[in-house]
Amino acid sequence: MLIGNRHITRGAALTLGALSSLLLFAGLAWAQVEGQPTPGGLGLPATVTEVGAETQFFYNVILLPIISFIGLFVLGLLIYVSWRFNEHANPVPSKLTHHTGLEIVWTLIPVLILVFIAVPSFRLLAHQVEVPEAKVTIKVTGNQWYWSYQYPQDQGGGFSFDQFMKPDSEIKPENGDVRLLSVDNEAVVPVNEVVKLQVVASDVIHSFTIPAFTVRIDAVPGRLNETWFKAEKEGIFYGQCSKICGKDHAFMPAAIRVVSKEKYEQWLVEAKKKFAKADSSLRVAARSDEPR
Ligand SMILES: [Cu+2]
Repeated sequence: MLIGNRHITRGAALTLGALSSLLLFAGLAWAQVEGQPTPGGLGLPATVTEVGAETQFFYNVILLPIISFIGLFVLGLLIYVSWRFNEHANPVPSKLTHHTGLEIVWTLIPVLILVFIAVPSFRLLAHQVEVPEAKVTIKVTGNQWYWSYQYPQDQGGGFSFDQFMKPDSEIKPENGDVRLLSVDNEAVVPVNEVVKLQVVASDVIHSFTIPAFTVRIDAVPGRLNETWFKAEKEGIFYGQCSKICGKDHAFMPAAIRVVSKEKYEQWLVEAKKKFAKADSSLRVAARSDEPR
């Protein structure tokens, strides 16, 4: 009877284990659209930068298997303990309270796991934080509730513009518009170039996030934060403000279009004309609420 029971428990634990790993690893093979969420998507969103690829590797190949193994191991222990040591199976409990060897093992193994994780983790962090020499610098300002972008003069810019979410009435899916993500003025950057972002806020704390570039940085009034990315693929990439910043927090998407170098130069010329008028008034407005 007991032997039979043990077989059922082991079988059930194995099936459960197999099912959960299947579910976890299904996420890795899931087809994802770059730059925006996918219905039914699992796992991290697709990325188009080197740091993004490293992040995916760190999460999918290092963290996820470790987490899955620990989760399944603890689940297995719990199932075993509740079967083997319940009142029925083990009527006289042991009086054992300390076991030096066991205590050393269950302290040392978690420490070793953390050290093993820390090495690639710090390497990735350093890669994200150290800004390489940049061809393009853009100043991004978070406002309630939209982003504004300034392209500096010495890099062929000298203009700035605001980026507002398109209302539902202006969304045209046939033109590639995405509800809650498409904007009136997309920011444009060249492909395969290092882009440095200087991020600040004019009112409350926001957070500038583009998952496909693995970019997420707080926009804080009075503090200029820096981050960078180098997109290796052309396309439109969306993100959303990631710090609760008030009533329309959910309605201030960020949209960056990555184009070829030629198209970027062309866009700079057009944007300079388009935003020239808006810029002069903006600069006055920006100066008055520039963080001190
Ligand atoms: Cu915000």
